[in-house]
Amino acid sequence: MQRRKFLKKSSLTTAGLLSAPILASCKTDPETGAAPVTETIKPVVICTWNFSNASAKAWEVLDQGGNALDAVEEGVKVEEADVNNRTVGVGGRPDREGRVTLDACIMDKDSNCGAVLCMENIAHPVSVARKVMEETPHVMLAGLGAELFAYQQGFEKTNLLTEQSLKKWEEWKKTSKYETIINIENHDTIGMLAIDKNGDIAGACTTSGMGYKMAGRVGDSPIIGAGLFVDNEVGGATATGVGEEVVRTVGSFLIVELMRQGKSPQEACEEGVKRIMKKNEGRKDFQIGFIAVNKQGETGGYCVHPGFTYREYSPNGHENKVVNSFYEKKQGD
Ligand code: SD4
Repeated sequence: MQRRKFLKKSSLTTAGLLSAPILASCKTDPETGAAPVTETIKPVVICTWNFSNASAKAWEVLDQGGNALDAVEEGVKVEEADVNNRTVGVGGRPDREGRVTLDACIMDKDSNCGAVLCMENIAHPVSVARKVMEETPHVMLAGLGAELFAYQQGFEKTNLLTEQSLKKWEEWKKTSKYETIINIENHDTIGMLAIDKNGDIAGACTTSGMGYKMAGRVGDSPIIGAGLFVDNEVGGATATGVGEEVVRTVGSFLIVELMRQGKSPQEACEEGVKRIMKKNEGRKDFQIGFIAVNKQGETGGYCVHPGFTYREYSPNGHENKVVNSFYEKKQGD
């Protein structure tokens, strides 16, 4: 039903972009060792959690023939602008000093990338990250430097701390207890990956980080290779959850490399989580969720605890995918 509705709504027939899965070469790349490409589904967009508005926006860009880079930027901007999302952009939870500091990165098909870390007062860190990528010789700008660069690029100063976030922070200050509550937790980062009609892949990741984090703390989300990685020959991966654990295994890079070695996105995400859990034997107090897409448009996801989902749009429809987890398998498996 949902699928039928989707097919009707999208401009499949008019644009002619989303026709049948497209056949490509069947050989392993002799230079890169990339897995054989048999069939390509495109366009495709996936994002962490059930961010339906963000993924719908990205899909709209792709459906109109736009490229993957524009799609992921436009897509995640929807969440950055949503004041009710208390983990991304405006309305994000502050650090323990009451400052909202944002992290974001973006990566394109040519392995160009840009990131901003711990940046205040700017509503769309992903767009600043893109400017870092396109307008500077650098990959990362942090703190005040990132903010000043944003102003030079024409971004406006914006108060990121909403009344609601301020009130919650004031309540939190009474106990100042820092703890992660699995899946409700202080995080809901959006990481997004897209393949456009040309088969090119791009990704973006944006967050306000862990709520009530130490001032200056940066997680995995703006770190290329950790919170996000794209290799246009192979695929892309992105992460959500406790960033420290993702950084320690360079999670997204690892997943892309596992796909290069022939693992499916699903297998690669599972292996990524298992590597983390091997270093954290018996620990149950944190969540990590990975999602990945390969060059063929296949997708996968895996997490530590049940409850993590990802949203997918493809010519087959759109769906919120509940993924298997390390501590408990999905029902029916
Ligand atoms: C971080 N990975 O700052 C981010 C937080 C997150 O969902 O994913 N929230 O560690």
